[in-house]
Amino acid sequence: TTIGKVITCKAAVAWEPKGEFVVQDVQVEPPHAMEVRIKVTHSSLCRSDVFFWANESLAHTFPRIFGHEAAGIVESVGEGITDLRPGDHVLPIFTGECRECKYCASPKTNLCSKFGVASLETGMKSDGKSRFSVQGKPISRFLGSTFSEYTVVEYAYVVKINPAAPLDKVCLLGCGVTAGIGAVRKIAQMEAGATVAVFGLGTVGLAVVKEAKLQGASRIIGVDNKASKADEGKRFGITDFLNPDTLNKPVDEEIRELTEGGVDFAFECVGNPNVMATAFESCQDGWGTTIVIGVAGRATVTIPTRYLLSGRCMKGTLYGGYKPKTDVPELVEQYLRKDLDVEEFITHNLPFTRINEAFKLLLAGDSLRTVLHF
Ligand code: CXF
Ligand code: ZN
Repeated sequence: TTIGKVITCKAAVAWEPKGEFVVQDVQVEPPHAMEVRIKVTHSSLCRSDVFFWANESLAHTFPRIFGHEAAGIVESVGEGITDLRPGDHVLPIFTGECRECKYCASPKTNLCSKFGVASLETGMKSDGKSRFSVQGKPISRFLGSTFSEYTVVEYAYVVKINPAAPLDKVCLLGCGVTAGIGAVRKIAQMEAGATVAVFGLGTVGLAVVKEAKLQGASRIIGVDNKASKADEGKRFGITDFLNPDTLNKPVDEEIRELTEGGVDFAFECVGNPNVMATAFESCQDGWGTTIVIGVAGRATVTIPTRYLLSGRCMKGTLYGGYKPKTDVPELVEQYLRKDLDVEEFITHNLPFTRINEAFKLLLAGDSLRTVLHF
């Protein structure tokens, strides 16, 4: 047994921003109190991994182990953990749920004041130290640090799921697909017949498209500047495709014309403040709602206040508004009942050791999700 011992295993270490991932031996400490060590079985790649990996201003956080959309099996648990045990099938989620704080007590949010999104943290909450090292040199963590055969995370980020669920599929529920589905189901709560614009047709945007179609949207306008997204978007349910680069007028103007005044809902799935403002401009006066899902760091959005006075609104959401421990096991059940589907988003499967190829595919926009198999 490995319980209580340091494990030496393979991890993909990024040594510098934009640097190749080196799949190499790392040492993973046993979990401390209230921490869980997980044997990662599958991890997919998300744009947020790319965002933080490519950010030169975060050079001080390197070397770093990225990855956060994953599934695995509990190897061992630290002191004080009573609801998880070795062998449990789990999803490590990038945002936590302590079940005790003011946010966790509220049905209005999935934030958690104790274990929120800690993308800038390089170590554990308790002592600020990473549980990863290479020959004694510490390696920073990033969210769940799932580009590693073993990882350690605090209990609040670990969701136990039905062991009948195929881990190579439900790993996708750990981030992007869930964010898109929840934005439609929980945040927009649209009526059948609604008109929708979706900016950015990556995994999150296409999850929004698919779910909006299921909710009976009458028109779903997909916006992307990659031409190949027209056909891909149609497979997921867009009724119209607009490429802002090839239009002879601003895309928001075109959307307002197509919909006689603007869409009921605009979803921003890019992470660009200008696109967020354009989404807002594309909405109907009176009730048009812009839902921001894209991650843009500390950027600021500028929007005309007169449109707020005319009833438009802009809201944001993290992880589709789902609370990890409360809601995700049920999403897995929905997957098992075929009420929710993730397969369509998996465009590639690769062995973990080929992570650099997976990154290139994502950077080029040539993949939706690549699932890495450990
Ligand atoms: C993001 C949300 C913003 C911080 C980093 C993680 N979520 C997932 O991709
Ligand atoms: Zn993500």
